[in-house]
Amino acid sequence: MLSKMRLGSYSHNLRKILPGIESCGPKGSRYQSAMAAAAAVKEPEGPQMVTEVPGPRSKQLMSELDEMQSMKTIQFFVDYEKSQGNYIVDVDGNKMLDVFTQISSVPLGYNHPALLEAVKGSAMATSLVNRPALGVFPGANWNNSLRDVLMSVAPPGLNNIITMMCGTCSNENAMKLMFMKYAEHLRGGKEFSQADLDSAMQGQMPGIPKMSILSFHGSFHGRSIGCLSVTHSKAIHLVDIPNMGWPVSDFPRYKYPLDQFVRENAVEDSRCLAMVQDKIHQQLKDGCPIAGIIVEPVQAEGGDHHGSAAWFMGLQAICKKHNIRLLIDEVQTGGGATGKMWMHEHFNLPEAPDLVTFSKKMLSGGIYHKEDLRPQHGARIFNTWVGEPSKLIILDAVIKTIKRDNLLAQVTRVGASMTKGMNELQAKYPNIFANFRSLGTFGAFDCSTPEIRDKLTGGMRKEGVHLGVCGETTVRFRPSLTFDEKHLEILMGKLQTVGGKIDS
Ligand code: PSZ
Repeated sequence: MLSKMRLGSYSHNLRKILPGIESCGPKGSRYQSAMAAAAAVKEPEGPQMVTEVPGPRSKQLMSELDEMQSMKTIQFFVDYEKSQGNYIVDVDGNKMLDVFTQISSVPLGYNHPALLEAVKGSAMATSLVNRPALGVFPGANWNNSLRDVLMSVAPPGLNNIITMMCGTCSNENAMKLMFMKYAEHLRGGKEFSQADLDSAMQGQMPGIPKMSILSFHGSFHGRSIGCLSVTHSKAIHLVDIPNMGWPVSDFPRYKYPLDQFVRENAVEDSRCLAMVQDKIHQQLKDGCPIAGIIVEPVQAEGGDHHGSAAWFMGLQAICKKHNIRLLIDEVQTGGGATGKMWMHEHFNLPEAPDLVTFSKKMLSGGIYHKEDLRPQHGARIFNTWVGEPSKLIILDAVIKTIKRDNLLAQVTRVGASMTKGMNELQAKYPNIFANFRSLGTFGAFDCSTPEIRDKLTGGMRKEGVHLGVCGETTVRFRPSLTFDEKHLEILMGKLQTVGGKIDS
């Protein structure tokens, strides 16, 4: 059992290793502006648990829902009026520190005052009750909204955008753009012929050419039938659904800590890059060339596997050499949690990736892309709504708050403290905490077995900390951008308590 003394000394140690903590509060400190903004968010002091989770009210709602819908994944029902800031409050009144944030999709926490303010007034009401089919009848302010909101945070070098509803449909359509571009190349840049159009209607070549998208073992890009052909994280996602059978290559698997395995990890990058080259040659030989590569900056659902800057630079160089488009799926990594708006900005690529997809913290989906991928004909990338203007009203306030409160700098600062805290825990309890990797507050560690992982997250839930998992043995941190030192102290203290108990 973990004694009070050990906990106390941990808290003391944490103050030593998290130098920001004490200077957080006092007036005049360098964190004052962030604190002033945070003060407006009425958060609980800390977690407060009154029942087990799911509690009786959640269980009752789960059984009522079950009469209409089989949704076996529900963890608990939420009181979204009472949830505040970094605390999610369930229908039984349990207040939990939320380090999972709706599968990494809440940018500023719950009921952020700036967002509540943004939805007051007639613009939101008009937007909500008059939903446009944006591809044919956009509203008068749509261009301004795109320019001032989504384009204001576009990845450097990408000046075209297509809005969508979710991450999956963004990836579906981004893959179509890559196919359309490669088909244009196969036709020598010419317009479709009548034979192309006629054969397309018959489902035959040349109108339906043989082409593929390369993806990676461990990837997750969505659950539509197309996206499942590039998704390889869990059998339960794939079983029973016909698949395109496209090529799949290895994504690097590093040894940690990175600074102790520099040589081995560089060899791993080279091995995986060589495999990509091989797949490209093999597909050409087999008459089903690769039109594009889809890749996550971190394979999130698959277990938070990071790729190095050298790996991504190598991948881009291979793509350029073979006239293959590079699509970086930033659905989970985008929106600021890595300390930059887009995680691939950390890789210092010589030029922008060809396409970047987003959703989650960006509140609705879309594709940023290069000029040369613009569809040459109407109605090729299209659906009824093609996006959701009301979400941009909220996203506008999110982006303004990120800037006003310097949240990317905060994420970087808190992320550095998180690394220090996790290094301490790893040194103390190596069976419970290993292989910590992160950028900003987007972090993860592995437990030695799935059972230990589940004990740890179960124990954390009882202590009022809501965590997410991925892969087989991985726990991931996905806090909102407003997660600061006081939240980190609670997270680290509880990990110490629960991890220490499991270890003893
Ligand atoms: O189980 C699921 O369906 C989950 S759990 C987490 C996700 C999906 N993440 C969504 C996701 C993603 O992480 C990446 C890297 N790409 C695409 C998607 C799909 O986005 P949505 O769910 O918005 O369609």
